Amino acid sequence: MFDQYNIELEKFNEKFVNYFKDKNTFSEILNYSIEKGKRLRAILLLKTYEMISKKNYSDTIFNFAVALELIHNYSLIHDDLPSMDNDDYRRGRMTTHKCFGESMAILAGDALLNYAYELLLKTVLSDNSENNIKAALNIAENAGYTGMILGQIVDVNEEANDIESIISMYKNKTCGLIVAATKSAAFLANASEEIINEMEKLGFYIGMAFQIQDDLLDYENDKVNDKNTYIKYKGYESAKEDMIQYTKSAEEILCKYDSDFIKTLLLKLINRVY
Ligand code: GRG
Repeated sequence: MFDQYNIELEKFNEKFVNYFKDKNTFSEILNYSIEKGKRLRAILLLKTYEMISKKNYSDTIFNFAVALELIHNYSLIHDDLPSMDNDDYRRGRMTTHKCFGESMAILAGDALLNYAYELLLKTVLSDNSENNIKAALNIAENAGYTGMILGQIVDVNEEANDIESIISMYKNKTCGLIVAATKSAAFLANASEEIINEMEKLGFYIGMAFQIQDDLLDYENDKVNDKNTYIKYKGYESAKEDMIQYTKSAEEILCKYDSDFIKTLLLKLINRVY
């Protein structure tokens, strides 16, 4: 990625790698499952918070980013399971169920999800400002059965058969946790209602650009499998144009802020080749 991102990534990973300290096999499974991610949602939450508040993030804000990253990692473990996407590889190595078996993978996902809420509750208990409670609730809603899980249900049941329902599925499945990052950061920064709404839109635009870029990269493979994607209903070139348009919409919001980091991150995401 870019230098500044690598610095943030290292800073985050200093506390996040080997996060589960108990010396037992299950903690090893948890630590294996959370290794090697880009930490996109966590870093987006931290940098959006800094962009709005113009302050460095505290341990409280860091805990929110960790909780969000744990939820993301649980969703990947479960998404890779044989009953879902049935993937053998993730982050360049074997998926959790391939390494440790399906039962342990289900339980590892459950444990990460539960621990995320444990952490959010502990954090909110030690600083129970209304903003913190709203931020925690926002993460729960975006990850839950009206957010990411709803998107996953539509995907698994192959219910999205036109462009409107594809957009709605992406809005929930992919954008859910990205909106959770930008919008909960706005709550944490005590932002105005206008900024909170703007951060919700920003997360949606970034999430859509990110997902359409993923479809563009997986185009050949998805075509063979007749997968329901944005490209299937809009065509390759038009999907590419829309991805650029979503990026521009995100940039229009970011222009109002001192936001070089997020602007560069966005450009890196849409120009990625894997
Ligand atoms: C199982 C409830 C449940 C939900 C799964 C997996 C998922 C929801 C959503 C991801 C949607 C998706 C396939 C998006 C495409 C982009 C992509 C490759 C997402 C993976 O996120 P990254 O790239 O992962 O941020 P890392 O490994 O960097 O953490």
